[in-house]
Amino acid sequence: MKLIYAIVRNDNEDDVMDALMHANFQVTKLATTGGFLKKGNSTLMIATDDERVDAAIEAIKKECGKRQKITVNMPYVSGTSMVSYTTMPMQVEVGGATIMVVNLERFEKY
Ligand code: 2BA
Repeated sequence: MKLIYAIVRNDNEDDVMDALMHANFQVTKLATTGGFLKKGNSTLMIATDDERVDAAIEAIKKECGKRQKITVNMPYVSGTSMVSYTTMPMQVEVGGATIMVVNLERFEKY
């Protein structure tokens, strides 16, 4: 068995979960926070048989769409001895999903 972690934007989480459930996957959603943007995202955990991993990933990709570039204002601390707190516009890619697949050594329900 495999455990799939899919980190998705909060905007996409309902559609992705519905699509996975519709395709008979069991899903657990964790409320998570990205380290870079420090914004909420959702991590879905899906334990499934090896041969169903690709189907799960296809369902995730279909609902999450493509990555797009957005401009965000990131905190910036100047290099001078005088600490000045300001922000700097920066382009980052968001959307899509970050997917990790790991071997699941044991899976039990009792
Ligand atoms: P965040 O860490 O908040 O990152 C949000 C987006 O900011 C990233 O989108 C990426 O486009 C950009 N970004 C992140 N670190 C950057 C850096 N040092 N310099 C420039 N741009 C940077 P995604 O790559 O789609 O990642 C979305 C979320 O997925 C991340 O949110 C994080 O929560 C998670 N993630 C991505 N890669 C990961 C990894 N290798 N391990 C664990 N979590 C990961």
